[in-house]
Amino acid sequence: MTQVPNAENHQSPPERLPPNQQLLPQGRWPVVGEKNPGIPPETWTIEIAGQVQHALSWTLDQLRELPQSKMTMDIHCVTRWSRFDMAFEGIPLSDLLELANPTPAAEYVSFVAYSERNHSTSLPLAELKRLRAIVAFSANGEPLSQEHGGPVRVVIEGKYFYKSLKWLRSIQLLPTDKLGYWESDAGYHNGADPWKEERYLAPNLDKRMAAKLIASLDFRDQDLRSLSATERNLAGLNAKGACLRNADFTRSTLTSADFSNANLSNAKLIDANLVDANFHSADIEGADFTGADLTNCCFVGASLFGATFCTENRQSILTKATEFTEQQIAPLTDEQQQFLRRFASVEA
Ligand SMILES: Nc1nc2c(c(=O)[nH]1)N[C@H]1C(S)=C(S)[C@@H](COP(=O)(O)O)O[C@H]1N2
Ligand SMILES: [Mo]
Repeated sequence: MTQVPNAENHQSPPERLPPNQQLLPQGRWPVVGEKNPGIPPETWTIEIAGQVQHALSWTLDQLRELPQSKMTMDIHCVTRWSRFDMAFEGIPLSDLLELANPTPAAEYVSFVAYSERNHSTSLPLAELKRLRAIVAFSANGEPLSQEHGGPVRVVIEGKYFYKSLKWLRSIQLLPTDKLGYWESDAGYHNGADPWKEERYLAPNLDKRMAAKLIASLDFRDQDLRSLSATERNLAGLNAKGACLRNADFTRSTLTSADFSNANLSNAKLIDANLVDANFHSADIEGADFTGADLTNCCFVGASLFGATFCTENRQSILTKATEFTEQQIAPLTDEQQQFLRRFASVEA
């Protein structure tokens, strides 16, 4: 979330919040990824299949009749927000696995969603046996809303939330792994351990290639995930459309750099000189601008969730010259919106 100078709401025992995560204000739960399933739930069946002794399939009503229990879990999204003590109610995944009885060949579990893009995610069966996991119908006493995966989703404790599939269609036991949507197409780390910060994969960019690219000041449309470019002079950089997720530009000079349409989610721009830089329509979710100079920067159309715009001491680094739009800040929390209204300009 956009950090505000007032730290009160964000205090938590450090051992409970994984590194570089921020606690959401009370009651907040952002929607991430797909917003609705491809197929209306009225016609759904939910199955467990593949390497199992008993392949099983349920209508929603039948599934609801299995014994349910409650699991209270902390959730941690890769875009850096966390929420403690979510009380999910549903069927323990271990019960479904027991009913289906995996064969010795079963090594991985792929969860497949009712989803237009055939969304899926996977985990090793051995890991699932040691993590608490639930096929949930409700959260905090309320049925899950559609955008949060209702009527039924998976929630897995101890992994970034992208391992928790919304709109469950099929649980498939497989002899080999089948990488999920975020883990293959989008370069998310297949491990997804928030305590080890297994967020994104680094591409195979060798040191010489990286040095050459940095010297060229031309990053247009390139996949440079996790690039390390700290303490560099990159004035005038052209990074239009580049994928710079998790890249590190700490203390670099990026005056007049063009990051329009670039993906800078979770990038570090700590103490960077960004005078006259352009972030038009960039994805800066979770980007860290702590202490950066944002004089004359453009953020029009950028997606902002989780971006940090303050100093080490939580003083704002924004000025009234930085413009945001109402539409752009609408997804943020009230507190974050207040912060931007106070320290920057928000136009209709
Ligand atoms: N079917 C489906 N499941 C999904 C996703 C998605 O896009 N489609 N996004 C994942 C990601 S990245 C996160 S953080 C959580 C978000 O759940 P929420 O929208 O309820 O917060 O769902 C996960 N499960
Ligand atoms: Mo996520």
